[in-house]
Amino acid sequence: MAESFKYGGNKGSGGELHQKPEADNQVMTTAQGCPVSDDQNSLKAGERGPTLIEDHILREKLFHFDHERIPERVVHARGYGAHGHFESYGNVSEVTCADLFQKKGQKTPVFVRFSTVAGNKGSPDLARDVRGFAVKFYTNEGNWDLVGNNIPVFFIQDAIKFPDLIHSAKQEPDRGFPQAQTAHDNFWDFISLTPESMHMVMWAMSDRAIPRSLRFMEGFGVHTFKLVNAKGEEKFVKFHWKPKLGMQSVVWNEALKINGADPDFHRRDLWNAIEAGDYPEWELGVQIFDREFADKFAFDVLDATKLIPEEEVPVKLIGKMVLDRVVDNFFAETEQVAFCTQNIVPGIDFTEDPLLQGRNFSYLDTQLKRLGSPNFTHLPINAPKCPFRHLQQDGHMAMHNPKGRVNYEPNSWQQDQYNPRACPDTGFKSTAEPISGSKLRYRSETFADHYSQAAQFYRSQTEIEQIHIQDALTFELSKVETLAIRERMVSHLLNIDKKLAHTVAEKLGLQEMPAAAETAIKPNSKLNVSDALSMLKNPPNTFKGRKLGILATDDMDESIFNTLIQALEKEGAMYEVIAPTVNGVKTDQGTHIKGDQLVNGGPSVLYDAVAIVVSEKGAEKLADIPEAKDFLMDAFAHKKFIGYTQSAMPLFAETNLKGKIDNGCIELTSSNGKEFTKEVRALRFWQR
Ligand code: HDD
Repeated sequence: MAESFKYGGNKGSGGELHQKPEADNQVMTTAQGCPVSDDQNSLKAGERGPTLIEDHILREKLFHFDHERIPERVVHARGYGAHGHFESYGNVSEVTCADLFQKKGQKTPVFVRFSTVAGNKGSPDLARDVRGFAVKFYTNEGNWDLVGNNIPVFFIQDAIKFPDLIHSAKQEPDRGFPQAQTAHDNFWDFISLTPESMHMVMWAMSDRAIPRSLRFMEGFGVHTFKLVNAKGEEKFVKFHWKPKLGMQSVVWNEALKINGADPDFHRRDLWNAIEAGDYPEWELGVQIFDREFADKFAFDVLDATKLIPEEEVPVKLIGKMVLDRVVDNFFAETEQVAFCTQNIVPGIDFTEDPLLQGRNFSYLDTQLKRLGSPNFTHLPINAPKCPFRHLQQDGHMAMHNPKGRVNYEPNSWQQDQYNPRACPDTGFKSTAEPISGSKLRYRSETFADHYSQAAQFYRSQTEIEQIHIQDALTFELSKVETLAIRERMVSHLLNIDKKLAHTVAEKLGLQEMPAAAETAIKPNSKLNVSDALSMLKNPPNTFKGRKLGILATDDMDESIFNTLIQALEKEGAMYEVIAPTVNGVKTDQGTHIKGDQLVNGGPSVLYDAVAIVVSEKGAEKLADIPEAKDFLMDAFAHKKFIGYTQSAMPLFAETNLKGKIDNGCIELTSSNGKEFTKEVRALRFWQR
């Protein structure tokens, strides 16, 4: 332990608390490398005198601090990143020559950034919003960025509408609120005047927009892309990410409470899971189809507001992604990472999707604004991990500067070591898509059906999921102050599902039912139900990666606690102990059990299921604590499984739940930990 010391004999406070460096390599320096003698007191004329401008240490420190922020992303500002790798199954090399897919077991490093769309950088994680799912693959032939979302379709069909969509979703320009919410007039005004958004609206109002964890979401490349093989043959492709641990969402009331209890819920969850060695995994899937299928498919595959049901073109799994490393520095990696849809590699190509075409301009442009230099590719997080050679030079912060004379081509300097040349054999080649037609601003007639797939999505949901969509629409529209906008939205819902429209109208208390919105073409109400679109029809069959909240008190039954913990560990699940003091509790056997949360710091909304393992005296005490009652009542209201010991009855009695104990409440014994863990795999007791 180094002794405390006073800087330069100063008597000022602060200095005393600081410790001398223990080794030379701990000595603080300025950014120029000059050793610093006192980092606590600025240079003054006299003990109480004014500060001198000569103080280069003060000025450099403040200068740098003043410039710490870079512009936050206009959209997807709130995000969280992690490193990992992609491992190829080696089963698509016939269809694509993309290097990363060639060999079974081949590993490619990746960096992933998940995000919300509308909120600013400091907004809460559980906003009802689309989640960004952006993956940078550092392949041997350059970086491939698959910049997707957790929803397979988008709000608009043409990039020219993107600024309007985003303006409408973010805070209103006069009042500067609401933050991270679409529940306001401007958003629904735009949406209700943009019928092409209806399919995406159904997804955004579904539970997909309030995921339980970033680890439990699907991801989608959204657009149709192309895969190209070594012979130059092309196929169309849609990309999917399937979470190994299954999909899971919270309910809206939980989302609201989580945002208060832990605004960093999603990022903390990802960080903790990776740090605990519980590495999240996704499989990459592809829907591959040819031009013949595209021509006969009911919708235009270039229209990003449409998907291809998995029942029509099955998803083939072609590799798996594992996230196994948290960032060393949030700013350097998560903030400075620059995803660009135009980062593509040989073997993959774009299509003419007008949304994708616009994105291919926008992302590069935005990086210049955010990162301030065309050399943002020199930053370690953005630089390719394969060799790269080009003749671009100079600019702000140029860090890779080749040696030699060559900075143009053609040139005669064959002898120069650094002399990159384009290679017609191995270089990236755009597919030779035949193009003809007049130059015009036009929306293809093939993009005109805005309701059929919205209806198909709604019909494919379970009843519980449909109710959640109804409630979400009602909530959002209840925050819209202009009646005409609410009515206009209901007029669109009439084209999607009459019962849905009437339910929302009724819940909003609309006095008169509007007429259905005019449609460009008659919607097809007969599209087959697609079970793959429902989360609840595809539940996880494990409690692995989930978290049990154990409300505990002194003198709880140690054998019950131990049986429970052992079963959870076997399942690969996590748990936290919530106790009257954060130090923890003492069991009936006198063993000390460490606490993770205080009763008022660990509400049940933070957990996937709960257990009340208490002594009778402890339960009586908890019955007087409002947060302890909320813990139980919320868990019950959110249809969570509740494990309990008989001794917990005083708490049940105080919350009026004693008479309501159902099959979702499971009495814990010293031998049924395994059965309880099996039961909670269903995640919610929806029958309640
Ligand atoms: Fe975008 C960021 C996903 C349409 C313009 N977008 C951004 C991010 C994701 C997406 C995940 C965050 C990347 C990160 O973590 O850094 N965007 C999508 C998807 C879209 C989409 C799935 C439709 C299929 N985006 C879209 C359009 C435009 C943009 C049509 C503009 C014409 N998006 C941007 C942007 C951002 C961005 C302004 C903000 C920060 C950034 O790019 O790096 O350029």
